Amino acid sequence: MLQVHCLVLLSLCYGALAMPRPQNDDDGMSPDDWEFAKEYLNKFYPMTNKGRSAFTERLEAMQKFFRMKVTGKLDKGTMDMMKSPRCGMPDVAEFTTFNGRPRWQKTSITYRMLNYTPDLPAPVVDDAIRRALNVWSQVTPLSFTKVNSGDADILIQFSAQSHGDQNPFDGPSGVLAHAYAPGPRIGGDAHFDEGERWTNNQAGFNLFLVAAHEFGHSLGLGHSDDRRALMFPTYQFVNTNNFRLSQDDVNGIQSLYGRRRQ
Ligand code: TQI
Ligand code: ZN
Repeated sequence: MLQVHCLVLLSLCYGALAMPRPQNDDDGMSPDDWEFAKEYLNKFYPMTNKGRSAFTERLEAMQKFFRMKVTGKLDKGTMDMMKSPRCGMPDVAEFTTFNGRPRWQKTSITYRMLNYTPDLPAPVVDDAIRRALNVWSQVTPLSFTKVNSGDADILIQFSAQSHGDQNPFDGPSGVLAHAYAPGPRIGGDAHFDEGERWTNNQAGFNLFLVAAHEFGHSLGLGHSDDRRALMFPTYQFVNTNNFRLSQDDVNGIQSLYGRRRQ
């Protein structure tokens, strides 16, 4: 009988130890603190890309948002920030624009292909570029017209390494492309690194996706910290067939140009 009790006791202890409990030892947070932190993050950091993201990830997002040291730990500083009075709206990640909010002061924008990548047939490149611009014209009053000679607002080129601006390319991977904010001369121009393998699918880098991102810059958007946004600064292949901008991208571009008249 004694032996049975011991076993029960042991397994109880074991059960308690094996519980996936949060690290209560961080700066001596109480169970109430943990409960408070969980509710705080649920309320203000919904971050639903693939469902609810883990506690630590959202804690890190919160620390980043408040420009605190990103530790992923519920330390005293983080807890104090959570307990300070605040507005009830979630801390949503957002688009950015460039300093001075440069934008095109007209709705009819021209573009011109200065050259083509040998990676894809020219008509495929033309189509990817047209669809990438269309992403933005669908939600704004902007329209894009291709010209084949002379000047254009958005000059498009493929180049390797040094190509006449202050930003040489770097061969495979690394920087893929860059684009300049709206303005005269080089303003709005988009350059693609010929060191990359440009594709029309999920291999290499998808020209349509990268171009759509670059044209966001050409039109005046900086990067977004919304992971769902096209303007989020990491490349992620997504299905390009029925591509849709995130609400954040739409908010960003419409903050500059307004909505499309239906
Ligand atoms: N090229 C950078 C980019 O376009 C150049 C850049 C960095 C930049 N910071 C900027 C341009 C701020 C304008 C404003 O983001 S990149 C991606 C993404 C790049 C990255 O080669 O790093 C894409 C180009 F988002 F996937 F990471 C295209 Cl889609
Ligand atoms: Zn970018």
